[in-house]
Amino acid sequence: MKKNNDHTAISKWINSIEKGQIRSLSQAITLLESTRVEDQNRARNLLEGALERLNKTGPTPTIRIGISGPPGVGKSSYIESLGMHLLSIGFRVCVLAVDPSSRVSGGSILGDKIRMERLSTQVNAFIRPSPSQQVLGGVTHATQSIMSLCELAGYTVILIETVGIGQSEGAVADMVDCFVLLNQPGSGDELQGIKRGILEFADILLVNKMDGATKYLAQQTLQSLRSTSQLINHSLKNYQVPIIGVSSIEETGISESWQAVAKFLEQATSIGYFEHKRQLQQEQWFKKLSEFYWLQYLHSAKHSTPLKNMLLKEMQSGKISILEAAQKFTRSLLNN
Ligand SMILES: Nc1nc2c(ncn2[C@@H]2O[C@H](COP(=O)(O)OP(=O)(O)OP(=O)(O)O)[C@@H](O)[C@H]2O)c(=O)[nH]1
Ligand SMILES: [Mg+2]
Repeated sequence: MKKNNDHTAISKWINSIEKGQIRSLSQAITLLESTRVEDQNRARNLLEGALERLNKTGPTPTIRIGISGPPGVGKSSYIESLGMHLLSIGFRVCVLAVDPSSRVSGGSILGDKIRMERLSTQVNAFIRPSPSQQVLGGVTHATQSIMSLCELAGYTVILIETVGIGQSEGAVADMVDCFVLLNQPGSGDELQGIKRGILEFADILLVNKMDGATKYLAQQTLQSLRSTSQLINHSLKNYQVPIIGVSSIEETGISESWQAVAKFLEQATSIGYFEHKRQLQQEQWFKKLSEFYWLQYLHSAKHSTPLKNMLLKEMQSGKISILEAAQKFTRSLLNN
């Protein structure tokens, strides 16, 4: 009986998400972000119901864009300007934040900084700050699930803000259709630094703060990036990564940057690269979920406590190494 009640409640919940009710969507996201074991079944039922509904409505038209760059480069400001532009041309915009640094700093990208004041008051925009709980690697296992809920709620563009500080970009790049990298006005030397790691993920390169006191430096940076653009080896054949100057504050270059995104998506779709990326997104999602379930199993496997205690004792008395202990423990769980 209780199960049936739950089923009906979840079905109603999904209905109101589909109708675009923000409160229902927010509550659903909170449930998906929950790391409490007792929430997992409901979260799963909700997500499965939502995915079923999405499948019925056919391939989703929602575009997923990752926006990355170093702290303070203007990601939130750019998202606000781009978001307003997208609303003006008829999109419904959802903003999500993935904060790889919050595990260390306990902070949140949107928490106490720019709150996207204009965008957040628009009826066709939904902004969800970074959750406080994060999983290893910084990208939450829930982000993919949340994107699906936002699709169900009728958002046609999802913008994901993430700080570009290293390893997390690859994971975020695999979750989106287009990855936009913002650069600071700065010296050529700094650019060399950026190039090594993260440039390879970028589908679009922007230089922000092309205004006021930083305009000249930004222009130099733009030129310097353009002069090295042949070094960028994009995995989409014959695709030249566009390098565009923008001012998120003065709102210049914003619509040009969106045209670049649209053009990239068009080109990517025409040769099947878009589909390929969507498959990568599914793989990434599968991997993140498996890791999540595995960690949950690891922490909740009560039957393994005696073995764990024994191994800890052996380790502490120097009988076995810490590596051996951890390996033995993991293997024993796998065999159960
Ligand atoms: N002059 C100028 N300042 C800008 C521009 N965009 C952002 N800023 C300023 O740069 C600072 C950081 O902007 P944010 O949008 O918070 O940058 P962010 O990359 O989201 O920062 P984190 O989320 O902390 O990594 C703020 O003081 C903004 O006002 C721009 O186009 N021109
Ligand atoms: Mg920000």
